[in-house]
Amino acid sequence: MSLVKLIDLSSFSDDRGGFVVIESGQTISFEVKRLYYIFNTSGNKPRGFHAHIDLKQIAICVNGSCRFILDDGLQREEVILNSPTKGLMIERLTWREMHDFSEDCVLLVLASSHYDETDYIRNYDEFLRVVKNDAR
Ligand code: T46
Repeated sequence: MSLVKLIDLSSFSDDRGGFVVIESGQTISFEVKRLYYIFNTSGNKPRGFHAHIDLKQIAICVNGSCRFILDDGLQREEVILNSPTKGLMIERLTWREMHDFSEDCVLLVLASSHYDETDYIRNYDEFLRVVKNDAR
């Protein structure tokens, strides 16, 4: 099964411009507790390089583009996000890296929990150990 799950967001764009709506629990399977966005990025400064124990997220490139790498410990896939009407679902226990940010990139992320540094796994070998022992 592919790690790359792109969600088509409801778009009501017309001659006045673009319009996208996202409803917690409907468009998105989880309740959104937090959102953040990344901007003023630099193409040669990748981000991420971690996984989350429990957190689920949806990433939307609302402007510009960037390349995501997703890795569940068994397979590694990549996808370019370049559309404000597509959301990338990032499941728990998925290693993620973000590369090749365009200068105008604005990456919006919707998250299932409040910020918790103890939910991060920032070491890849530790990530593989946790995946191997995960009972869920
Ligand atoms: C993820 C990818 C897609 C906070 O104080 N609160 C927050 O909610 C977040 C997300 C971060 N921070 C602080 C922690 C760091 O000092 O903001 C700083 C930047 O966070 P980080 O270095 O983790 O950023 P990225 O771009 O590497 O990763 C972020 C998210 O942390 C992560 O959950 O999946 O974006």
